[in-house]
Amino acid sequence: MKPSISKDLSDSFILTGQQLLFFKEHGFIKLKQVLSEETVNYMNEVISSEVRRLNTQHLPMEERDTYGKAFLQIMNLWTQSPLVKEIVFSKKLAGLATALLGTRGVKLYHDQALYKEPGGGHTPWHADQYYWPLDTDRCVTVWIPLQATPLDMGPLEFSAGSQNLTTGRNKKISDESQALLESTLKEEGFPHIIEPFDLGEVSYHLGWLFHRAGANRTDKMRSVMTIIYMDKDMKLKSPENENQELDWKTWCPGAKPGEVIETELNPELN
Ligand SMILES: O=C(O)CCC(=O)C(=O)O
Repeated sequence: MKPSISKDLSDSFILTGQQLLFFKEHGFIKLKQVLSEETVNYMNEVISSEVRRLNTQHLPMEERDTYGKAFLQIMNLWTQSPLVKEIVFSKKLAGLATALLGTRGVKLYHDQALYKEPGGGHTPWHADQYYWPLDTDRCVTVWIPLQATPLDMGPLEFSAGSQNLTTGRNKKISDESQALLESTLKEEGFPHIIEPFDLGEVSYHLGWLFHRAGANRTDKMRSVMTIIYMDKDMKLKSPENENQELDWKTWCPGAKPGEVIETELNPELN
């Protein structure tokens, strides 16, 4: 990694009081110019090459279900590639997560690349924490597009302020979650934020914040890297559904319910 990229990934990015308040109130924030063009292009090169190497989804689009059409999903790339590890361990990105969560520090829950192919379908409304056996709401995802992402490529969309809504929290990503939340979020009056992302812009959203993405109507891949952080003092909770059971085994193997999560897969990042 070139020193300029390493510096860009480790420099502090200071948030204003207004930005911290925005996140607290709305459960998400979009931040421009977090990463330089050079850094994003490098990340795209390194991560896309791992996605090509590790992808196992080869079904034609028409034979996939809604989840399968939404994206290629490759998880915990940091364990597969030392180059990706340097990126995922970015102190700038982890520092932002810590500041937004208001915690003493963060640990990694897991990373994932989410590549929406040309012609790929929408990502249904959902809240990530349905999948996570985590004891509190102090967990957050940074969504990092690896190119400028216009509206017709399927940028991430947010239901601002929906992190406290309990309806729909028990739904996995599906046609059912999309139908229920499309109407509930409208009825509840949460603003639906749909905006493009500039190159270098990233977003952070809380685990319980409802979000979705549109289809990729372009002929280019919508390449995105995500990193999921949790409070460094996060405890494992007893799983409440089979997906949380699976997440426990996969992302925090050996952690015990009621105890702080401390496994080799969950390093402290700052
Ligand atoms: O990238 C997408 O289409 C969805 C991303 C998402 O749901 C997430 O990062 O939590």
